[in-house]
Amino acid sequence: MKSQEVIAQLEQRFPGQPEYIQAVSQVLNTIEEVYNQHPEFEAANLIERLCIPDRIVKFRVTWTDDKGKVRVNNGYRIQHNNAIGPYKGGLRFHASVNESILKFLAFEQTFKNSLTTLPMGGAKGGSDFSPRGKSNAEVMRFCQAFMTELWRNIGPDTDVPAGDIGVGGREVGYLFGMYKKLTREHTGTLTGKGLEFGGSLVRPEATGYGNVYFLMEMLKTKGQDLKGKRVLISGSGNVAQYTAEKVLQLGGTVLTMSDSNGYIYDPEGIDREKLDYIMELKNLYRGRIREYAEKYGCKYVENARPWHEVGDIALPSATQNEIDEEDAKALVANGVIAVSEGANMPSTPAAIKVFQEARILYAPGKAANAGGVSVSGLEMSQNSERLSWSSQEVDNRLHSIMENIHENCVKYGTLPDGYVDYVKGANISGFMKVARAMMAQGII
Ligand code: NDP
Ligand code: 2IT
Repeated sequence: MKSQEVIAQLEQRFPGQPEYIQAVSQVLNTIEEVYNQHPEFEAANLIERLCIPDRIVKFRVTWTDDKGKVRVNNGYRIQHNNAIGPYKGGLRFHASVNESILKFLAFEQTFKNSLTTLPMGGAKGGSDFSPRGKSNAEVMRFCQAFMTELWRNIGPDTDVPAGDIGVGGREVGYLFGMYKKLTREHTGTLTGKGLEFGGSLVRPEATGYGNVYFLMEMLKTKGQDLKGKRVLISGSGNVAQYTAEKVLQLGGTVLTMSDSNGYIYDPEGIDREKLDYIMELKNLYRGRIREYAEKYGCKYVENARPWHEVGDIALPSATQNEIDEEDAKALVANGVIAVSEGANMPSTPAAIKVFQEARILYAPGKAANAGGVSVSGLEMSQNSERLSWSSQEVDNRLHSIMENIHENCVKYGTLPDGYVDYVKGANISGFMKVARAMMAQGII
């Protein structure tokens, strides 16, 4: 396999899908050498079978807004690969959603889920519907309409969706309600459910906490921890909020958070009380981060990202390609020692190159943010045995999963000079398990 040739073919075959090509390129470039040590992989054309999703379901979602206007959105489910377990991955509701973005996410999810050690395949779905500015009733009607199409394609042993951008506890609840009504079954077909109806403790916290656990493992390799470290966080949604919470618990200072309109910089640090305000602002009132700056009298920068501020650690937790080459150079010039990705593919390839050439600690999302889907996997286990575990039990398991992923990254990603290439480590480790499972199951 020559990765450049495969990428060129995929580009030709799937034009206008830059995010998908970006995600595939990152993986192929790092696994090429290992792949080519296994001629049986090439004989089975494993690479094409692994890059192209098993199935893409696309449907029209028709719903009625509060003014009585009938609205139409696109709905999707991309079932990428189920070699190691049922398809598993979130749903994203955001105006930018298209096939390229969901294909990149489903592809990444396959390797991420492989890394968790739990039996989950990879998938992703969603819609170009944006919950922002919509009433509760509109969101509910949209979720119900979306599920009237999706339900035939999912199930507890087939495909188990969850949240992602724009899909949190509220949306999962509405989606689950409609799924249950259509199937007349109460099963664990979605994760991220409310605690009263099968959800797992620590699932809301899991992605953010998991990213900080991973970061701690990386810092440990340098004899460091979070105490007194200045941390730049982007986003102010689910992942960003619980990332900030765990950073505070471990003695770090959170200087920034953001949303799609801009970022706040609080030189005093966003403490517990201020974080509670952000959680209420975002989760209850669904307001803008600008309001934080108005309330606490700190700096707000419109239409900008926080990467040009001075900090020790950067934890991107908003969206893809939110750190470009210039941002990465600014972070490195300002002395950042670690970047750990809560978001999926937040750094562009050029930005990653800057981090790695500077030899700073850099963890790609598929390793660092795997805590979310890991606890989703634990939610599936709890649903199957019809029991729920204590938060201590779930948190302990999450912690050891993140340690295990870190260990595997070090095992497969340590370069001759001792630098750990976490991208290479995560990709090889994730790939090998999926590859072995596919080989064992024959040409299908
Ligand atoms: P939320 O919808 O809860 O929050 C998303 C945050 O990112 C919001 O602050 C949002 O701002 C901001 N944002 C979204 N899109 C953009 C954009 N195009 N430009 C700038 N800011 C943007 O989502 P999550 O916190 O769940 O997800 C954040 C990231 O983490 C995503 O990359 C997701 O794929 C990834 N992730 C999520 C997991 C989970 O369990 N939820 C698990 C693993 C990864 P605004 O409010 O203005 O839209
Ligand atoms: O990107 C991700 O890993 C998620 N959005 C979580 C997926 C899940 O199934 O919990």
